[in-house]
Amino acid sequence: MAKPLRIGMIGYGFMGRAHSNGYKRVSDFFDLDYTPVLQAVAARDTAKAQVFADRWGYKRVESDWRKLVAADDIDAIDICTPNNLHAEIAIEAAKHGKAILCEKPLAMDVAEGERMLAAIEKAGVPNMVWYNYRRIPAVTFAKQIIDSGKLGRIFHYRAEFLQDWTIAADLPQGGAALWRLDAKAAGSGVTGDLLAHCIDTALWLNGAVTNVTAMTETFVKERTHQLTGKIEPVEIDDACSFLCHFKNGSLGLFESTRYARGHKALYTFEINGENMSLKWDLHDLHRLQVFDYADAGNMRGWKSIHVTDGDHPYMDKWWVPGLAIGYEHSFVHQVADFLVAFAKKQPAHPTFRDALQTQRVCDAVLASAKSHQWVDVG
Ligand code: NAI
Ligand code: SOE
Repeated sequence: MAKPLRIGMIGYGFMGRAHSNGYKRVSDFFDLDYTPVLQAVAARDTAKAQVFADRWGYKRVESDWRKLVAADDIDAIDICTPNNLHAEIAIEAAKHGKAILCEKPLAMDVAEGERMLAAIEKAGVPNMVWYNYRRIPAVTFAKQIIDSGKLGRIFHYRAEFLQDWTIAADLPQGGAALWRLDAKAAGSGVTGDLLAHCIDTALWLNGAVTNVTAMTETFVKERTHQLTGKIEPVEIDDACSFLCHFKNGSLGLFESTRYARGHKALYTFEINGENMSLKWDLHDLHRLQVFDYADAGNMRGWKSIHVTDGDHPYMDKWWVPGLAIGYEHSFVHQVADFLVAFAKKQPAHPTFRDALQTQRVCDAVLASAKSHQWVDVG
């Protein structure tokens, strides 16, 4: 009989739903020693939180996250709030000895992330950051192929994350979902919101980044703030591109924008090795493109592997070969991996420490865009 892990959820927006779905489904598909229990949700608007709690099956509602992190009936705190609240909540939850699952990016900046890391490591609490794209089977499969050494020496890594939803100049900043345009709530723009995903995957697949040179642009300079009603300067980066060196000697090229008309969430990466290249695209997430130079010369070409077979990562837990899963399953997988690590008292990656390294790259990117210089990543 699996033991309960009682979840205290903070925030009931997009990620509040995605994670709740992960918690609810995981034990139906994975054999685990712990099973999540949707214990309580905290949000400032208790009426809305109650609607959320009723829909997803949370037992109770708290009006203040501080009460939730202190509550005796909670084992793990899940931080699904805008970025400016991650640190305060995580540090407080650590003091109360709770396991912490925090949304990305870890923090508003490196200094804040370091305080978070110190707090959770001092408390010795299990921790994880929701860089969920790692858990898409085709991406995990890419990791397995890279780790096998089949690619040989790596020359290039490139990634992009393109969206188009902030092009309208009359789109406000601040408040629900649009907090992403308000630097006070988000910390940065596409760098922390989108490139952070690309960087997390890149560090995982290709190792450390040593230095970066970047450029950013803010195309719409002023927007009405939803909460104040005033026109305020836009202080986030609308677009960001950067070049980098990886420790393994390869070159990196990254691009992200919310102004690529026609693209909703085009996250792609490609890695080119001496013997093999791999390519992945979120819009076709169950496929991994592979070019293998070891194939006979007249048979060489890109092949598209449908990563849905029983011997592909996670896929033995789902349907029969050939039947695809989707975006939401990455969260189910991340919950499963967290619970396995929790039971074994092992780190669940990406940990706060891993995510701080992503934060260091983000900060270096923003510093480079400002100074127009190459910046070393600490
Ligand atoms: P959202 O705007 O949909 O939801 C934010 C929630 O936080 C709302 O329920 C809001 O009421 C709540 N909130 C705000 N201030 C609060 C306070 N003081 N106390 C309690 N609750 C408060 O935002 P979304 O999209 O869910 O983003 C949340 C976090 O998840 C962000 O850090 C974001 O970067 C991250 N995210 C990660 C994704 C991924 O792919 N892993 C996808 C989308 C978001
Ligand atoms: C922004 O639109 C967003 O929801 C990000 O906040 C997420 O992290 C990304 O996964 C999808 O896009």
